Amino acid sequence: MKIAKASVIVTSPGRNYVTLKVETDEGICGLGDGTLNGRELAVASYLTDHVIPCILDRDPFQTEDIWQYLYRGAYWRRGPVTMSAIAAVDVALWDIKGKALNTPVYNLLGGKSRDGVLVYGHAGGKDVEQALEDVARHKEMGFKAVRVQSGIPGLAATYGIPNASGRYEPAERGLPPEYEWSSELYLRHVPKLFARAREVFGDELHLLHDCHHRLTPIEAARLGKELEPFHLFWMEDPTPAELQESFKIVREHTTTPIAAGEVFNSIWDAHDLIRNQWIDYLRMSLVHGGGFTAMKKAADFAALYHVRTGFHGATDLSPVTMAAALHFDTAIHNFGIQELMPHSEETDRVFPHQYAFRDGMMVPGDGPGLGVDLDEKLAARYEYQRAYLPINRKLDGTLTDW
Ligand code: KDG
Ligand code: MG
Repeated sequence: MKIAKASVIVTSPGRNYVTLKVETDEGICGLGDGTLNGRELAVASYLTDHVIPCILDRDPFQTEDIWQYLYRGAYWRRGPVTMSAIAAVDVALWDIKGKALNTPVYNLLGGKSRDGVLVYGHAGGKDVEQALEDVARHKEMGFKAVRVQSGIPGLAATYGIPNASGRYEPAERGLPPEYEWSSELYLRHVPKLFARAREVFGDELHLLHDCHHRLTPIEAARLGKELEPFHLFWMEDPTPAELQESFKIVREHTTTPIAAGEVFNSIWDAHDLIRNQWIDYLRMSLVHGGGFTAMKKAADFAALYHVRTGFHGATDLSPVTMAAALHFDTAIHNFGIQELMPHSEETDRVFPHQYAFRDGMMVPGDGPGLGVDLDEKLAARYEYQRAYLPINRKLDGTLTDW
C-alpha cells in the first residue's frame, strides 16, 4: 500500500481546526489533527508546502521511519509548528493502519488496559459560589473529576471563566485581547475557593486547578502548600517550565501533585521534570507532541519515574486528537486522567465520531482506526477566521504570562 494523496482542510466551526487527510492507493483514508491555537495557518503551510511532497508514495505502515524522516530529515528540530505537522501525519497513518487491519488503534498500541478513560471537566464561575454551581452541574452530568477556576476579586477577568453563553473559549477573533493579572490577589483567593469546594462536595470528588503558568516557583510552592488540606488531584502548570529546575523549588515545598506540559512539543521539554520526579502528570498532547510515535516513547519514559499521563484536551485540539488520545489512554499502562472540554455541536457535526462519554468516563469506540470522520462539505462552509489567545499584563502594565 502507498500514500497516494494528502490534503489539508482548514475549517472554523466556531473555532479554527487544521486537519490532514491522507489517502492510499487502496482507497483507505486517515485523518490527523495539526491545529495550533492562534498559529493555525503556519502548520497548514508547513504541511502543504514542505511535508506532503515528501510523504507521497511511501508505505503508510512505516510510521517509525516516516516520523524520523520528518523529524531528523528536516534538520531543524522541535518547535510547535513542526511537531504539530509531524503529529498530523503520524496520527493519520495510525488511523490508516487500524483501518487496513480492521482494528481500533488501541489494539495497535498494546490493547485495552482499562474499560474506560477517567476524564475531568471544566467548572468555572465569576465568583466562588458560581464556580461551585458549575461543579454541581458537572457532578450531575456524571463527572468524577472537575477542574475548578473562579474569578478573582479585584481583577476584571481571568483564565477559565465561562462567558454569558456558559462556554469558555480562550481564543478570540480579531487581535489578541488583553487581560490583567495580579499573583497577589490570586494567591489570596484560591485557597478560599477550594476550602469552600471541599466543604460543599466532601472528599469523594477529584478536584483539579490550573495556574496557567502565572506564578513564580516560590509563589507556586506557597499555593501548593496552602492547598494541601483540600487534597487536589493536581495543581497544573504552577510556573512556566522553560527552566525545568524551577519545579524543584515547588516540589520541595509541597505534596500537592503537579501536572505540566500542555505547551511542550518534545520529550526533551520534560526530560528533567520526569527524571527528577518533579512532576506527577505529563500534560503533553498527541497533536503538539508529535503524534503516537513520539508520545508512546514519552509515556514509556515517564512510566519509569512514576509519572502518569494527563493529556491536554481543550477545545482547540480537534475531535481527531480527542479520538487519538482516547485510544492512547485506553492502551497505555501509566494513564492518569484525560482532560475533556466538550466541543461545540457545530464542531461535532463537522467531525462525526464514535467516542462517547459515560458515567464520568470516555470510551474511544471499537470500530477500525480512530473512529472519527470529517464531513468535508460541511467543513467548507466554515471559513478560517484569524483568532488569537489573549495576552496578560500586571496591574502596572508589565506584560506577563497568560
Ligand atoms: O490554546 C490554549 C488552551 O488550550 C489552554 O489555555 C487550555 O490551559 C488549558 C487547559 O488546561 O485546558
Ligand atoms: Mg492548562
